[in-house]
Amino acid sequence: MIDGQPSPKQDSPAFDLETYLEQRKALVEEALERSLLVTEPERIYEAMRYSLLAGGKRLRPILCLATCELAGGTVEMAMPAACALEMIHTMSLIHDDLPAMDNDDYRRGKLTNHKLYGEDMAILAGDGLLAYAFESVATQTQNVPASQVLEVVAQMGRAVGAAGLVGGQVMDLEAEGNSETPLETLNYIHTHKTGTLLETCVVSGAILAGAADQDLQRLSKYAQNIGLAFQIVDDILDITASQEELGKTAGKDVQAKKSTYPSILGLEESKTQAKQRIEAAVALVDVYGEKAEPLRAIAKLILTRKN
Ligand code: GRG
Repeated sequence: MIDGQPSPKQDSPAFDLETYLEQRKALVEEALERSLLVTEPERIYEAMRYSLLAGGKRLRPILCLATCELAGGTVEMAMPAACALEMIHTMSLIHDDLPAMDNDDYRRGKLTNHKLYGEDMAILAGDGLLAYAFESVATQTQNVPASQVLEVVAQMGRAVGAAGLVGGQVMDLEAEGNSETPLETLNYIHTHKTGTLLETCVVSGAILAGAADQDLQRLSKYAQNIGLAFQIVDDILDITASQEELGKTAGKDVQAKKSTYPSILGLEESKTQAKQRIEAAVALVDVYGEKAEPLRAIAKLILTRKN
């Protein structure tokens, strides 16, 4: 069990999430930049780098680093896994934006991969990133027992396959055009498309640090709660935020006649449900005291994010 420390007292300096995220993001950007250099054939490496280095909040790698540190590990131990998880996330965005899927022209405030490189290259850029994610976590992780690296590789495989992202995407495609999709199916889509990868980020960091099963289970529950809240907020932002704020086309869910939290429960109830999930997540990591400040702060940020 990870030792907790008492919660911060009134006079202890407040945790500065903005600075924390800025510093972590800079470390991740630097590692991603170094992780994928352009070699032959240049066009595919350029397409892979275009999307990988296009910005984004880097929430997934930051979560992975945070739980590794929470469980007594270091940033260095988790960085290859953190980068691999961002590669997987990026490939899922590239494929999601394809005409055969969500058909979007903008992502992260820039043209989507296929708009710039063509559909053929965008499919291959996604494939290249997915394969490289597994190669890099397996070959670049240092100072971690091989059994723990293997467990992370297995977790990542489970997260991206038909039991995770792929399965969620299939259900999402099947639900398109059906504004009567029940909440149960919507929850399946959200937890598989979005929640599973976030959970893998949280759990992978802790596995690399050698966390006990009991902590892994607690952190999994934390992740499931922030995962669903993240996607409820995504549904809300789709109807409340502008294209400039989102960096991608707004109002896509209504356009595709998709069921969403706001369309089923209304805007206010959706906000309440997201808030309840975040409160549950925060309560779950209370036991870790000050060490869990980053996880608590990230959970709260998910609720208030604007993109
Ligand atoms: C994984 C093999 C494999 C295939 C992909 C296309 C697909 C199958 C799945 C779709 C997954 C998807 C796009 C889910 C949506 C997740 C989501 C809410 C993304 C936005 O995440 P943010 O806001 O984005 O963290 P940034 O740009 O900040 O990283």
